[in-house]
Amino acid sequence: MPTPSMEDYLERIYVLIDEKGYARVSDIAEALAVHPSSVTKMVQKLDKSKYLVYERYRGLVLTAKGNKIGKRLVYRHELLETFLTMIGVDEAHIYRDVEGIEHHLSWDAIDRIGDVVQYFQEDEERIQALGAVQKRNEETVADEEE
Ligand SMILES: [Mn+2]
Repeated sequence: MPTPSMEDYLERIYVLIDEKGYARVSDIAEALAVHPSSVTKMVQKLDKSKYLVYERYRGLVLTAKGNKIGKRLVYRHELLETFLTMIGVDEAHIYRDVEGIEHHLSWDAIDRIGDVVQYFQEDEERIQALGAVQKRNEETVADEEE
């Protein structure tokens, strides 16, 4: 199992390769706001764990194993964003919240959250009913503050 830090790198590398066709150390460093030497170190570690193949001049290529986990990590991130958006979390908090929780949930929990997202997406009235609960709660809080 990759560590949370390895997961962040694999997720970012997968997105870069998906969008640009390649992932350079400098691009990864910029995307994760870390020093290029940290990226090189981590990339070597990921190579050792068979998530990717790193060649100094040719760059890096995800192995089948790295590609599979990278895809799942990106799915997990996107699912959690969808979930938080759906339940009405302010957009300004979503990215940080997802980055904060994504490494700490089991895949079981991720799948169950997927069920909840599906449950709401299958019927617009369910989203509206949730919205009504939130509105009621906000009004209660506003009343208490008066
Ligand atoms: Mn993420």
